[in-house]
Amino acid sequence: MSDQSRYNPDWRPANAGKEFATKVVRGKPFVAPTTPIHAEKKEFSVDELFAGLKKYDRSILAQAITLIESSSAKHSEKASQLLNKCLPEVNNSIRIGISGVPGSGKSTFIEALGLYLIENGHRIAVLTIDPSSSVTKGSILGDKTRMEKLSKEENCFIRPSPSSGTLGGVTRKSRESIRICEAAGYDIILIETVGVGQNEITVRSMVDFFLLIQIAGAGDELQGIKKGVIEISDAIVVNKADGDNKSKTLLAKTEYNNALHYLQPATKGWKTEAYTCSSITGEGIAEMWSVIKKFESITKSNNYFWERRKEQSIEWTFSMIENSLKEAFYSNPLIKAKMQEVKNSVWKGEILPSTAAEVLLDIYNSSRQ
Ligand SMILES: Nc1nc2c(ncn2[C@@H]2O[C@H](COP(=O)(O)OP(=O)(O)OP(=O)(O)O)[C@@H](O)[C@H]2O)c(=O)[nH]1
Ligand SMILES: [Mg+2]
Repeated sequence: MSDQSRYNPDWRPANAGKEFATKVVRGKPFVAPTTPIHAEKKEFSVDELFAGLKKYDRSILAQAITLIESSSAKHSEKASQLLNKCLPEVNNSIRIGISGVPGSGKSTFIEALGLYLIENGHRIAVLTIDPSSSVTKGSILGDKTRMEKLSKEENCFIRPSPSSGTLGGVTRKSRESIRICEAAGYDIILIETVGVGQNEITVRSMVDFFLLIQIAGAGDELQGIKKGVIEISDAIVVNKADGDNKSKTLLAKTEYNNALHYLQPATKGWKTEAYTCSSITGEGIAEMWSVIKKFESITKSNNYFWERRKEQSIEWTFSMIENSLKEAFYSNPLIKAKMQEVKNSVWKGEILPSTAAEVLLDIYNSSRQ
């Protein structure tokens, strides 16, 4: 390595960014890194990560979540040690799920609410869950810019969903990520999810309060929305109540309230209602926060808040078991070797799906004896 590369932190090989620089050093081909060696990320120990979390170090928090999300066996032991250190850490957190169709204004709402909360002394963590990104082609991609002001705040941590390649992993590890953020001192966890498919149900099972963001149409709000989603919501907010749209949102709010009248509330002892707000002007944002605070105080006093968290812990336990069994099955070398053949046979109609499943399960079970 030349002296230049050793002492100048910005040094890069002449062809950096293209290919590796190859030359011969002491008779051996030398492959220069395209980034300086010292810039490589240090791999922190569990204790160092934990200490970093306690010091509100956001880059350590990001690394801790990456570790948790990793599906490599090498990382899983370390990840569970870190999680075990974090779990007993209690804070007075509230976990809020925010759902709604693409473009309803979830990210803009989170930015408005987040800034309001930070002003009021809170620390906010925003996680996005987008298991449908392969379908919607990553609608959440623009989040960094849509939450531009929020992302600059020191008391805010934003974690967008990883790429669609790790879909299963996102939801699978979101509960863990929530706990890590809480251990790092974030007292309000906002989870954005696109209202597609199973997402809402999954997010509902991780949060204390579930908020559905809607937009006003031409008076036919209730046709386009699944009843099931309303049934799991603790509040509906009709967003974009500004400008010419304001009267439409007020109408939509009334329609939702009428419909809610006939539905079971999502949370014992709490009445789900509809509200309006504008995430752009900020009108109604403080009111939404007071609704959430009221919810917290009612459900804590009737104990349902804690009961739900306990139920969620049980659900978490079983989802971990299911994931771990699935992983063990699909990563089994004998299963991997046989999988394509069995799939082909089912495809051609040579064997029944039930027989195919039996064949694979037999292989798996005997491989473990
Ligand atoms: N007028 C008005 N526009 C809004 C409001 N909230 C959001 N928007 C706009 O609506 C568009 C979509 O907002 P986003 O916050 O990205 O919506 P989203 O629900 O997060 O979208 P996805 O992440 O793609 O599902 C943007 O152009 C926003 O500027 C609002 O209260 N009023
Ligand atoms: Mg968004």
